[in-house]
Amino acid sequence: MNTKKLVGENAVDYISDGMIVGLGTGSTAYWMVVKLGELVKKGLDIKGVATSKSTETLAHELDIPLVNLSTIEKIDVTIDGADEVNPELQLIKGGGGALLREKMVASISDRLIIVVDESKYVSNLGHFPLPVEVVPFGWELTRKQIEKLGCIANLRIVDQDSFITDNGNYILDCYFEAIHNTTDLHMQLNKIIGVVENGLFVNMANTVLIGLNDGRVKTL
Ligand code: ABF
Repeated sequence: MNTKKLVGENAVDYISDGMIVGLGTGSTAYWMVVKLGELVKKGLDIKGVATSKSTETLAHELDIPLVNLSTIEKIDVTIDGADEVNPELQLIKGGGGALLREKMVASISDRLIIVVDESKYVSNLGHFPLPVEVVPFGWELTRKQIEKLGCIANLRIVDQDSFITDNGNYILDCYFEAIHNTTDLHMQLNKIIGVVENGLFVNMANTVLIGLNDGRVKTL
């Protein structure tokens, strides 16, 4: 059972004619975008806002019309993936490296719908390392400041090189033993000079759809 496909495709039921839709990033949101492309071909009239360069490319391939974030004031619904979700609908995102654009898009969305498979639903956040986007200038200093909050922060490396975000920044993957006070940690991280944004999404998700291994979709 491809639970990512199941839940991603299911989420398009929340999209209707005339909407501006935030298009998430990652292998679960991918299935939502592909399904949306089919509906657009059949005449559904929507405009998308991409959360990453990769999603932008995919939307172009599928002929989904896009608008630039700077030209709109609000988005009707955004559908995106996550790395972890807890029962309070707090999230860790950024495993795919697109957390800043994802958070900007989510921040002006009337409704944020998260699509995950059941492995992502956890009682406490923090088993998955928290991604923090930092500017490359002086990043080692920024890392020291972040580690004072009680974690080990590893520079993300891909193919033996520093991973570079769509915004030209680095990602530090931060290993906390567990994250208990998400609101405090979110604020403390973003106060550190050199931090651009962190992957905690607190009080942002309205709905979480979980693709279950038995073929059902659970709605939180
Ligand atoms: C994006 O893609 C991210 O915020 C998250 O890191 C990742 C989810 O991974 P996937 O859907 O590929 O498992 O939504």
